[in-house]
Amino acid sequence: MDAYELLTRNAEEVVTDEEIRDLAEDPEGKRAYVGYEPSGVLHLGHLLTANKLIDLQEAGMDVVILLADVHAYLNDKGTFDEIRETAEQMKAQFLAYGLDEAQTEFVYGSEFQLDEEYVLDLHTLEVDTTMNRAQRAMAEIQGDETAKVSHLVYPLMQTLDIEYLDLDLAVGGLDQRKVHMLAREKLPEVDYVVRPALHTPIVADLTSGEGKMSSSEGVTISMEDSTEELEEKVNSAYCPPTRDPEADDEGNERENPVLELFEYHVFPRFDELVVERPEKYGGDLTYEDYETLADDLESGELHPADAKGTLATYLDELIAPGREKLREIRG
Ligand code: IYR
Repeated sequence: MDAYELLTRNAEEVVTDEEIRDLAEDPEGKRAYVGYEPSGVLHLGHLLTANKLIDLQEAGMDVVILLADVHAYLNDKGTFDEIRETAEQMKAQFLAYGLDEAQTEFVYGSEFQLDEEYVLDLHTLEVDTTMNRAQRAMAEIQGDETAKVSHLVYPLMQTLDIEYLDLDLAVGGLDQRKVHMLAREKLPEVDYVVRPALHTPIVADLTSGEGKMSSSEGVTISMEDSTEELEEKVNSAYCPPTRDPEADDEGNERENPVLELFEYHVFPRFDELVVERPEKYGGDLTYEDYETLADDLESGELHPADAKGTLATYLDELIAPGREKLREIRG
């Protein structure tokens, strides 16, 4: 796979394609980042962006993981001490998941976001940005209508992080796109250059196929799940035998989350997948790419129950090292 393909595979959006193409010309040693509000346990949402970071490392890029402790504090996620403790656990799980240690730098937001120069730049952006503009940028990260002042400062800081971490590329889920658009607009106003951004898709809720999978609502899979819990969750997932299911009775659009997990979580990490089946049901099936598996589900060659069983096995393999690490840390 060439560098451009590695950078963009499974990305829902690149901003802009031209800038990403330039970066793909010479990715060696260039710096990409994702920021995470620390939480103790990694779940599939974190792992989707981590997969992209692994792609970028394969293309030769260095990766910065911002442990966004100040952002988590602004978003009311606990005391500073609590947030830092969960950040340390997060770090260990990322490495266990397969990020390359030599190409990964972990940085706490508080290491640079409280410096005088950063804070003065932040105040400049506060002067230059309307409340409405900042609030719009935050809408998908913090949906609450009664936003606090902290929620307006948050996207402006995320904007400055791109400059202060000396990055060549910002990565995030599609829910970060409005902040990255704000950054593209605001960084030149304080005489900093614009960097490209790349957004990963948001996977649909596991049980309904509607909306987005998240840890706050509905079911997600995390490093805390035992093999049995994981199997149970996957077995109860919505999986019609098609990649384009119909909307539900109320007209809410649906996706096939089982296929999405194959596409965004499993295929990027395994060269070949084996669906184990008894001889009387046709014997084992082997897949090297997502499209063939999705076609087989649609044609009836692959039964949803077999697809789910296989999905659970591979997801379990992916989270096993992180689960082990978490047990070690917690003792
Ligand atoms: N807004 C992210 C956390 C975050 C991301 C980046 I990239 C930053 O520079 C700072 C914070 C979230 O929703 O988790």
